[in-house]
Amino acid sequence: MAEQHTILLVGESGVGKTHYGAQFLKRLSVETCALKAANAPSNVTPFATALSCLTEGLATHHTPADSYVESVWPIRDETGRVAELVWPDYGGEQVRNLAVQRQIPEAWRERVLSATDWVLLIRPHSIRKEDDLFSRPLQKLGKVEPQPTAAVHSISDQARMLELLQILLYLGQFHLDKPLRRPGLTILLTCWDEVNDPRVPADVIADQLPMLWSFVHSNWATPTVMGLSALGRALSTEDADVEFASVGPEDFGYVILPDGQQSSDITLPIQRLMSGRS
Ligand SMILES: Nc1nc2c(ncn2[C@@H]2O[C@H](COP(=O)(O)OP(=O)(O)O)[C@@H](O)[C@H]2O)c(=O)[nH]1
Ligand SMILES: [Mg+2]
Repeated sequence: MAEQHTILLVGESGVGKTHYGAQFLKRLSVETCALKAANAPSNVTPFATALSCLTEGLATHHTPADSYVESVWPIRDETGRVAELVWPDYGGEQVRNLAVQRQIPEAWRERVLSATDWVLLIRPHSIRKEDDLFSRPLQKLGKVEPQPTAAVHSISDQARMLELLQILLYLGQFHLDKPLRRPGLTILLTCWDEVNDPRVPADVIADQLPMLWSFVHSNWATPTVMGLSALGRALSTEDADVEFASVGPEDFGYVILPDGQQSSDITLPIQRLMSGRS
């Protein structure tokens, strides 16, 4: 029997974890996705709150946890495989601080060690880039070769994310002498509706975060990159989106699969991971 997957969803504050979780819960409850809830999830309050806002066409306010809390969802796929989805909430800006201060909560260490898969959420639109379209030669558009890096004066967003991965790898004492299979790595490029790029997600990350991508690519055997738009559009916390509310949150949101195909089933990144398909 295949090993049960324990999937850890990691991402800095503001990348869209809570809204993704809320939409994921909604899909599970209306059963319009490839996965099913296997048991009652724990600690769903922040996601349920976000979902009740979405039902009214509103985004939810950011409510950072004071301490480490995690929400664990047992799920099952169509073939009967079960997995646990772990949504850690680190308290405020902990993930960001982690790479700077290098302090790791004990509960998190255990999670890192026991996870079979990591899902790293990155929001490309909110990343400060050292180099952009205006400073980059046009003929490079569409090519995926790593950019020569400009001089960096403080730790860049890209370097901080790379550092985060390195800390997690160190914590789990994973050896990098050969490409990693466990933990598997899936990168979700979130708020894809903001990205405005016709390329496949792996090409977008290679182009926008070349240093991070080359680290990932050289250390993981089969890293997967997908695009995710949990909401399908931007929502405000004050002005309700009437269309979103009347059609219903379950009809919004999509993923972009590695080959560029779009699907409205936002649980697919997890389903594919469970089936061992990268
Ligand atoms: N445009 C767009 N915005 C999103 C999407 N998902 C979340 N957001 C916004 O991103 C911000 C951060 O989301 P949140 O789920 O609180 O992030 P978390 O801190 O990682 O839990 C909020 O302002 C959301 O409205 C999306 O799919 N598209
Ligand atoms: Mg959150």
